[in-house]
Amino acid sequence: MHRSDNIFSKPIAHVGDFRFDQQVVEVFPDMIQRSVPGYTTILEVIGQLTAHYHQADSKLYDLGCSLGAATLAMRRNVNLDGCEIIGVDNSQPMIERCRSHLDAFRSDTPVTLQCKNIQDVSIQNASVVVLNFTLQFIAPKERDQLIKSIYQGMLPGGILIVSEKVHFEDSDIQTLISELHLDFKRANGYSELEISQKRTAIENVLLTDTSDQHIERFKTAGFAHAQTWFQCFNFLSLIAIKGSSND
Ligand code: GEK
Repeated sequence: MHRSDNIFSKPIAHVGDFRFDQQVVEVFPDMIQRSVPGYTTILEVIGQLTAHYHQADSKLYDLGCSLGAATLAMRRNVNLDGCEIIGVDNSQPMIERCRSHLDAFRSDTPVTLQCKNIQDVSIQNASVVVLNFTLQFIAPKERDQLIKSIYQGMLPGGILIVSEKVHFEDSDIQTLISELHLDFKRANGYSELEISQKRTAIENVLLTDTSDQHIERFKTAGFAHAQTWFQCFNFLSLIAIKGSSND
């Protein structure tokens, strides 16, 4: 049974930058479920897209894997020979707990976990790459290079799945949609104090792009196709597909 997230429920004298430490690991499944609208649907569809796009003798990457929710969704849907899943996260407590989550289920598909910066991973022979709410934690000026190097390590016909919190150019829309998201958090039991202390902790750490910036970045990197497939409020999931030789 996972513990419920009450990290920001009491007044904190100085709210520091948010970190994926042991305290967060303990409550992470509850935190992400109550904060990210559509999280369960996105995981299910990551599984579905894996079933469609994984290729025999290829690698599948879950970059910023946390406790392995997307890794598990991928692993359940791999049915071709010679596949390996690589999960990467730079939080040691996340990686340790991720290993025990993965070991709780039996599978013939090997999973390698690496505790490192996803910017230091050399992507190779990849049919499926997932960044499920991770790109938003990379310094904005370094995002183009990361997506480019992922593209270069992907096989023709491979798919990149990127889920992100976004912002909107239109300030009225931004205000309205942020409010809808806050209502979602209130409905999930977060108090005004929790919401505002979490916002202070995360505002220098989670930096959003617009959906157009994401699509533009995929196109510039070389992806033949790019599309948002899911949106709920300010949370999106996008896909980008590397052209096959006939495209
Ligand atoms: C899920 N994908 O449940 N290198 C490696 N890991 C990083 C880096 C980095 N530079 N920056 C952040 N992380 C998961 C959820 S959570 C999303 C992903 C959220 C890691 C960080 O340690 C954390 O585990 C993860 O990215 C982001 O499907 O909490 O909003």
